Amino acid sequence: MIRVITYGTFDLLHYGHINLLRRAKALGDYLIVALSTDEFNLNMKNKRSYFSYEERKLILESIRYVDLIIPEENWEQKRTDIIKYDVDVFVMGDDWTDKFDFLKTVGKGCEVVYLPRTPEISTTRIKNDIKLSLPKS
Ligand code: C2G
Repeated sequence: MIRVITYGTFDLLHYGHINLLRRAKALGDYLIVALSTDEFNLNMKNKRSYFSYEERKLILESIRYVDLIIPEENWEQKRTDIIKYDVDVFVMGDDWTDKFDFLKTVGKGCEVVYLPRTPEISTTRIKNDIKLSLPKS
């Protein structure tokens, strides 16, 4: 069984996230999502998500591509996660290209895949458009 992992905040879940999750799952049989905790977002990513960790987890659990959700609490846990969950493929959007190549040599060896981001959509854009009460163009 090919086990895939990806990391993120996944706030205000949108079709860009879904495209990522769908393609990540297609790379294997089992997809683990390491979901950024509220503390990690606030203290390390300088992000304040609209939905709490529990709310974002509840939403992600309803996505057919997701098999397991674990908390992402720090930048350093990726190595231990890959070993602990026997991960074969590590996936991120290509805004992270090159940042995690060091994971290729972790454990039994892990494939690192950067997938093209879905253009135009982001949680930040959604927040801004709503603030300006702009219709989705
Ligand atoms: N994404 C995408 N297309 C978009 C928006 C997001 O493919 N239009 C991808 C991102 O590249 C990322 C995933 O969806 O792989 C989750 O996005 P975020 O929640 O913004 O995650 P991020 O803040 O990048 O956190 O340790 C890694 C970090 O936790 C990643």
